[in-house]
Amino acid sequence: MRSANVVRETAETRVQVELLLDGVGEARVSTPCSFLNHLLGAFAKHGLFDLRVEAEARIDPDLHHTIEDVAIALGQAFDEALGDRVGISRFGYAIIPMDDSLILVSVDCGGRPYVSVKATFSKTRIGDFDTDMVEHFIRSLANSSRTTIHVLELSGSNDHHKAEAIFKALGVAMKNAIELQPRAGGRVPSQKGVI
Ligand SMILES: [Mn+2]
Repeated sequence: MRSANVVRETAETRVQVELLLDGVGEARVSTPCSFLNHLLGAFAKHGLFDLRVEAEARIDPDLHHTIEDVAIALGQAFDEALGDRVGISRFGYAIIPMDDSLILVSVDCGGRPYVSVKATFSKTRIGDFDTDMVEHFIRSLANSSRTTIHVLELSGSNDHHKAEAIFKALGVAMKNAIELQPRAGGRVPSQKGVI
């Protein structure tokens, strides 16, 4: 079973993440940020991950640290669940529409964190979520999961649709990248022989 259970506790927040990579897309996400709950539900649904997130804000008036710490814990859970990464596809991408919005996400689960987010938002907030936290979430996730993540907005006008399409595309891209390739015969997908 490729799974992990991560608890991250600081003075600011307490976060618990349970992740099953080869799941069916069932999410139980409970954080104080309702739009983050919405985004992570979409991520898990379309990534076919079984995901449970419990987050509590202790000292975090704008939920910045809560969103960041959820991303860090989720990334740690991916890193732990992937283990030595033997037999995975390693690369995955998706181009996902949501009405007006069209978003490309391409990932490399090759052990090296890198982030490029080229997407713009017209508003500073979507509900209880600051739009600059989209990039911050992805950066934190990439660092702690040791993943390269490129996000490119191909078109779009509605901020809610853009953010949701980014998380759906991220889910699908991650699903494809972590898929096991039987033909790889238990090999690590790197010429170095190690990730
Ligand atoms: Mn929505």
